[in-house]
Amino acid sequence: MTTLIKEFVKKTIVDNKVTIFSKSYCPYCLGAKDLFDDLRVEYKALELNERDDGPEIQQALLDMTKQRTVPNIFVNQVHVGGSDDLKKALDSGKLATLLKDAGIKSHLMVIPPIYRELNLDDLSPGQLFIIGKLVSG
Ligand SMILES: N[C@@H](CCC(=O)N[C@@H](CS)C(=O)NCC(=O)O)C(=O)O
Repeated sequence: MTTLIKEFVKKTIVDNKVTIFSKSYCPYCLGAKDLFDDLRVEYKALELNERDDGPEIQQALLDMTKQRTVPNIFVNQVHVGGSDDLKKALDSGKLATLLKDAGIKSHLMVIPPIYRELNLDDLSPGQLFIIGKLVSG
């Protein structure tokens, strides 16, 4: 039974470029789904609280990822982690790279490391344009 559940979890992760193991009432899960919606990235969300096998899936995820909580997020079969990890991956550029490697077109640009320290609020529109040219070029 546990093996079957683990196989199901693995297949779901392989079949979907972005998988979010979620609970429909969980604010952190809503935040994660909102982020991917904002990025125009499609994802498969499994709402564990709405499934009979939800507790078993959560146990399988704990065994596989050492993470008990939801959201439990995978991008391109890479375990990103939970909501805090997703935010860190967004800030560090790791999420952009994972999405790019997966061939997913998103509204997220891979910012070259030298620009990551810049505070975009301090820049003028002209400077933003220059960054945009470099990133897309
Ligand atoms: N710091 C965690 C917060 C996640 C969290 O606390 N999720 C709650 C649901 S809102 C959870 O999974 N609780 C245990 C459970 O539902 O079994 C993260 O970054 O993802």
